[in-house]
Amino acid sequence: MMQPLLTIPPPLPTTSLFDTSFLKHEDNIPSQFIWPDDEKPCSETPPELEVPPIDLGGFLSGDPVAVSKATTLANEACKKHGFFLIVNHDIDFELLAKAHEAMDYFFSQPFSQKQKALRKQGDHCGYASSFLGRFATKLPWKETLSFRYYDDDDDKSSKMVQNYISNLMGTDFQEFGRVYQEYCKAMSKLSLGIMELLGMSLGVGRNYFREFFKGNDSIIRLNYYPPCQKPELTLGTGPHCDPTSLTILHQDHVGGLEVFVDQKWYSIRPNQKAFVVNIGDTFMALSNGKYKSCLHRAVVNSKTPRKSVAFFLCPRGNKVIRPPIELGHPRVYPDFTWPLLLEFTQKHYRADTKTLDSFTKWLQKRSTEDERVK
Ligand SMILES: O=C(O)CCC(=O)C(=O)O
Repeated sequence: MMQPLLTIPPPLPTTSLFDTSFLKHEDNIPSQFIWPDDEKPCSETPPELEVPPIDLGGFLSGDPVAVSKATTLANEACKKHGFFLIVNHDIDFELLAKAHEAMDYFFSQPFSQKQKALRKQGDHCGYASSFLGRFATKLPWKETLSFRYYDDDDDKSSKMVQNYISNLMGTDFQEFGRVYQEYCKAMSKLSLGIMELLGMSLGVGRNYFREFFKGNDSIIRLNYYPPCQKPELTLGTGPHCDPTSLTILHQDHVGGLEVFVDQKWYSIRPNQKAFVVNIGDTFMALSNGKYKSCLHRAVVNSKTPRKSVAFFLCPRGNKVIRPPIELGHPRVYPDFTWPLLLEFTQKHYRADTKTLDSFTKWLQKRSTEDERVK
């Protein structure tokens, strides 16, 4: 039987491999971007989630009142949903403005430029655009650029981001590379301050997690969400929990981040003076399940492009993920290393609320198989 042509959303035309900018004006979005009904955005903007603003400067000053207030707020938020705001963070607002400008610069380049950084299959760094995929389903309405940051004092890592960018993109991107080198360094420092806060709030002292994440091997991702003429049918970022340890997100003024708490979606109001921080699966395991890694997503809109920068804190690859003794009885998850969880979420599993449980089963199966081979 003939299908009624008009009801079928158009497939991505071949030209989209080269230029997808026309998509933001299209009334019918390609079918690959249409999400199933039970995953589509809410028809109205959901209510705002109460995320406490935590005064990090106050906490780090050691003032007993500020320390007690910050640790109580962090503890409550992390047990409930794992999301909080960090204010008084000491990150230069000029650096934040430059990071957003640099993002505008990159994402406004023609595809022929952006493809120089094209992500290779199986890799988690580089430029990725769902607008280039032609066969997958539930595609997110966004483009991203991701790269690695290694926290070390040696000369190589102090220029790592800069070199990565200019090797791929050429000399026009030197300033872009410099800005993000500085941004990553600032985020790594900020994340260690937040680790002091989390350590205190879990009762294991300031230094435990700070030391654990020194020399971190982290990931930064720039998210660019173009306008979409059918925002009610698609998602900018699909629902997921971060498998990493801690996410520090800076979003622009547009809004779109949503968090799933008590079976309902809530929005997080944009606040350019604050960072949105959330616990990832790896930290959930480090806290022996006490702190939550929560499902979240990003919606898009028909008028304004949206940008966010996410810094995903990850431990160095040889660090064993095991909670401190004070938190560790009975153990909820087995020992593992971050590269194994990364491999699991890249190759075997789309990260969701059950990632750690499925990962635990996968690890157990692997070790049984290893035993059999011996
Ligand atoms: O853009 C956002 O608000 C969320 C991004 C996000 O969840 C991610 O990059 O994993």
